[in-house]
Amino acid sequence: MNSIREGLIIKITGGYYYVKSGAEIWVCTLRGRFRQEKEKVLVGDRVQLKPAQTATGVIEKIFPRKNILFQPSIANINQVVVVFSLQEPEPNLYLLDRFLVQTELAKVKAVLCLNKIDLAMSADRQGRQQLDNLIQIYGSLGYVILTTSAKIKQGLADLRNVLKNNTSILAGPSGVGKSSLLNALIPDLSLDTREISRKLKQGKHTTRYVGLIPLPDNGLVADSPGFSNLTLPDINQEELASCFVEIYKYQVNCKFSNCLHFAEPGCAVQEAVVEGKINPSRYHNYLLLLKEMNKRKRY
Ligand SMILES: Nc1nc2c(ncn2[C@@H]2O[C@H](COP(=O)(O)OP(=O)(O)O)[C@@H](O)[C@H]2O)c(=O)[nH]1
Ligand SMILES: [Mg+2]
Ligand SMILES: [Zn+2]
Repeated sequence: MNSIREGLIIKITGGYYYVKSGAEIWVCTLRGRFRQEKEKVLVGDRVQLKPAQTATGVIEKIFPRKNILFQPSIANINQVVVVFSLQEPEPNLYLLDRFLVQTELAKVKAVLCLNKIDLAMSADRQGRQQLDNLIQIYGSLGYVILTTSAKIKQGLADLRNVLKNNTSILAGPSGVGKSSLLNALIPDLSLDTREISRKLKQGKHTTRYVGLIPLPDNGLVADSPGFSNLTLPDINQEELASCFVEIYKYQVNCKFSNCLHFAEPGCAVQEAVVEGKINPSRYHNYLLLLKEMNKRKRY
């Protein structure tokens, strides 16, 4: 009866850890020693628990992680669906590239989901060009791109297929439609979206924490609070290039092995930008990150 069980943390709130073990959910606390240790227990962690009373237990052990994402913080996922909207708000490519640095570092697959396609379709030519532009840039880098509308229910089957049999998280700025997409995919879910909470006069939208939700056709998905900025990753300037897949590809031909692709002579990356093989927006965002890292170094 009181035998040790294994499970997956699907939610952490108010000091309680919700562990899914088979079809059961166990509400757990942490064994004291975890509280002293610096390492935090995360949603997505696989754990061992010791049952206490009915459906409650104590987490005894955390199994080694496959990967960790820091913002939003979650462990052991197969993929991140990075959601941006085409309008309202317009995509911030610097934020997108900055986020992709994190997924590349964590070696987690990133799928790009461009939502509110209904707005882009009804927009002027510029709006539609923006969509083509994004598909061109990020598609050619090898990222899978989905175009969706939670509002007019378009592209949802593709999203469902991507999520199927995987453990995923939807991440992106707030207001892009992450919660709306999950509500559209999962019957009876009713996550708060901005519109609803405004009606209830609760102020801002209310996805406050990350929690894994079971999908109708197998797999788990987490909604997450939106981010408006991201912490600079804890890497040095040399490592940054490997987080931009195209820069990584071209840098083998740079004259200097420690080339940062900034203003060095014989730089194959700068050459590729001039020749139109590397997108200027991506390169620009790389330089912005490089500069920010340089500033950090001095303090
Ligand atoms: N036009 C349009 N509006 C959408 C779409 N998806 C979400 N919205 C709206 O965008 C706002 C923010 O949505 P929400 O799901 O809360 O975004 P989140 O912060 O990313 O979770 C709400 O008012 C939604 O109704 C869409 O595909 N098209
Ligand atoms: Mg939300
Ligand atoms: Zn270079």
